[in-house]
Amino acid sequence: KNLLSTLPRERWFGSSYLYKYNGFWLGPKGMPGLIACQNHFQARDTDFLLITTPKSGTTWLKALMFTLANRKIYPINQNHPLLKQNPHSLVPFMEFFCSPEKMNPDFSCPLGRLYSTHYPLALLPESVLNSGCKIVYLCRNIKDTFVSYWHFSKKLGAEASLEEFFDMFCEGVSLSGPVWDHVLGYWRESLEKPEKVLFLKFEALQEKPSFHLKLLAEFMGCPISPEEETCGFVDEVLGLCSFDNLSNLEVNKSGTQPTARNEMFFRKGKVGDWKNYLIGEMGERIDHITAQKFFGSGLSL
Ligand code: PAP
Repeated sequence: KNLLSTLPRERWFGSSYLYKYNGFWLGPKGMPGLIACQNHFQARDTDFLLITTPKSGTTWLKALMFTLANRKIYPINQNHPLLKQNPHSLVPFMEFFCSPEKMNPDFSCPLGRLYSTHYPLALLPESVLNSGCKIVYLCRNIKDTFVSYWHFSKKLGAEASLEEFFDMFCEGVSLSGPVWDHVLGYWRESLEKPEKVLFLKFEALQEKPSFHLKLLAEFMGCPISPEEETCGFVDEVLGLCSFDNLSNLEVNKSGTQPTARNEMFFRKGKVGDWKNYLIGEMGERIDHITAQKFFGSGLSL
């Protein structure tokens, strides 16, 4: 509380603020979790951490990683946990499970612990970087990320207009933003340490889902065997975790998470929806910032 009162803040929605800490904007629930994580959280060599920019497909990747990692104990059938629980319940955010009372909870799966965060690289607990913990990073076209973030924030109660929200986003004021700095941090880390950080894009996952599922399984140390491929395992996983399947499940229409109702994590799941919302020069403005920020990095989104 003392720290929060000293930080720059901007209104996000309702009575909620985003707070600027070490160059990044964090939500009201993320801040206390961050301090707890940085001070106490101990990553393990066998951990898998999914890190994403908000609204880049976290829910989807949680479903895919959970299904891959647990396939020995949870074969794909009518009893699969994803049919009864939202992916966010199965792969929780470290910013919410970390508290001074409970620092190393057990989210074990046969491969190790599986959890996630929206924290930027610069704010990760040291043990994540110093241990053998593996990171899967996901980001998305910045314009689609903005549009998804805008809808999500509206559902949470944001009162600002699209234009106001857009200006803030472009100035870097968004959950875990500036989004460009978030992406660049992990992009560079993935180039330096490809065995530690797998860098994925939402669009590439949509375009070549089988290829990326196999890549993910290999990175996680649980490659898909030729027998599994022959038996149609790849299509089964992609079908189970698809937008259509997950969004139509009762649990995802009615349940809730610490941050939002489950149904709020499913909107359209499409590439290029920004064209329906960003009018005039808005798209160009984001492209311009992206080109400037990513210049010389070899990264495009
Ligand atoms: P979070 O950052 O709050 O966890 P996150 O899951 O990253 O949310 O983003 C939600 C986006 O992923 C939504 O995109 P949209 O607003 O453009 O539609 C959501 O529809 C999309 N999404 C959720 N589940 C899936 C899925 N199984 N396949 C593809 N896209 C999905």
